[in-house]
Amino acid sequence: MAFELPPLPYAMDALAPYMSAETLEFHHGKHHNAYVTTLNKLVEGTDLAGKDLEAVVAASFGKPDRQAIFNNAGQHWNHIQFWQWMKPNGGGAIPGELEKKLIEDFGSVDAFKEAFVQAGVGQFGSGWCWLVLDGGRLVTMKTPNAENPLAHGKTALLGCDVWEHSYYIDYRNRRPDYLKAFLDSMVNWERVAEMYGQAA
Ligand code: MN3
Repeated sequence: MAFELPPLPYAMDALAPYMSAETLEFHHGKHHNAYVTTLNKLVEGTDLAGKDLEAVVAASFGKPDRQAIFNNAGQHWNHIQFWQWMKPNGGGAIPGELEKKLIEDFGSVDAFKEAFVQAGVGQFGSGWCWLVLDGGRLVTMKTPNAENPLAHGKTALLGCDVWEHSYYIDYRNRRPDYLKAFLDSMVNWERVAEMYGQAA
């Protein structure tokens, strides 16, 4: 079955003023949609046709002749997660077990947030920053372009898109402000805690 663009789990204006309807209309309706339609064209007639998305990501990562497939499959996977990692009136309290683990591995919630923002700011050019579970420990990481923790055999619990298309309309070049707003006002911590519960 062909890959499909999932609907946003909230209205286009639900994340305003932190992420505007204009940003989401472009980001979801144009950028994410383009990854899906391109991916479908690229896998058609190959041995990857009909495979699930995780399998396509794994089978194309690091293969020079499948770079375009990886780029579009990775971005499709990243954006499916990204929409679910945000919610209206997000940010706020972090569920207990996850908060405890963040304090255990980073020293404090603020130290985690600082490390996450630094990962996003330190990603030169397009890419993503992440909170991952790696060998039982929570760590942050950054990846260029379409790369993700999945491709590196790690479990993503939270990720933020730092491609300019994700923030330039609302924040212009102020990537740190966007990352701070993401953590403080957009993250769906219940979703992150759920993924942590499944992975731990
Ligand atoms: Mn994007």
